[in-house]
Amino acid sequence: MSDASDIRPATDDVSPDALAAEAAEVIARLSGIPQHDIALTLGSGWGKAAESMGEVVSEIAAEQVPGFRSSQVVGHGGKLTSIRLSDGRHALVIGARTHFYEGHGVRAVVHGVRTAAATGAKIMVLTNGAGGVNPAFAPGRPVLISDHINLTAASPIEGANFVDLTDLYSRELRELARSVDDSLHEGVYVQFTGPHYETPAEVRYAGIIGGDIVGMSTALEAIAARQVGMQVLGFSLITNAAAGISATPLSHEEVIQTGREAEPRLAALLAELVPLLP
Ligand code: 8IG
Repeated sequence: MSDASDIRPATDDVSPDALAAEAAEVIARLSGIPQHDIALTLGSGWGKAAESMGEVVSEIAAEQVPGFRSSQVVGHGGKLTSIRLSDGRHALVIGARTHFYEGHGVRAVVHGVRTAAATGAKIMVLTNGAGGVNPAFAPGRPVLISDHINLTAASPIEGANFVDLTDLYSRELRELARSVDDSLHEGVYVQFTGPHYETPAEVRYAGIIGGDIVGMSTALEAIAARQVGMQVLGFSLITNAAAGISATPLSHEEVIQTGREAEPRLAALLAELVPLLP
């Protein structure tokens, strides 16, 4: 399972919390920032937002941090960035997301979130690119995640630990986001495993069970963030109409292109919002 580029892959031989603590120590040492206050995972289209939020004080290659691996997906970054906000607080931007479909297990998927918590962050901002099921959600628009449906048949929580997921995506933080942009819609995110996109029938199903957005990340990460007591704020950039919602087939190039075009707007949104986070 491990490969040469990994210092320490997130696997069974070390506890998830111990590995996260080890990663946080390395981040503190390499960045010179002993504690971070807020953490963000930036998905497709959200990458530009990092520089807009404040002053970049450190960039660390993901491979240098225990448990992280560089992403193999085009359009996904591979570094951890420390940003100083104007009020002196620090945000940690995790540009190295491991997806469930990569096959490294759920521990690897949520290692970034656990590491963020171990660095001291109390708020986890999770962003992604996703498909729109709700026809009101046009490609190119960011949507606030109000709740999720986890269709991965997996959980990041191990053992008999019955974590409450009521109000998982903080109502307070969503209201704050809407105070910055009152045009933001809210929707229920449905996580499929991928890496294939859905069939049109699966997209209809996602809508019938209450979903507005389909994606391949975020739900498992949000659960892990809640387990460690972080507040969660989730955003999806709608990069494409989900399969069958529009007449044209999906392509990864379309997703990347829409993400690129939306970048300035998303960067402006996070630049305004993140300094307001409690
Ligand atoms: I970007 O249409 C992006 N990610 N499951 N479906 C799923 N994930 C996605 C999609 C999509 N678009």
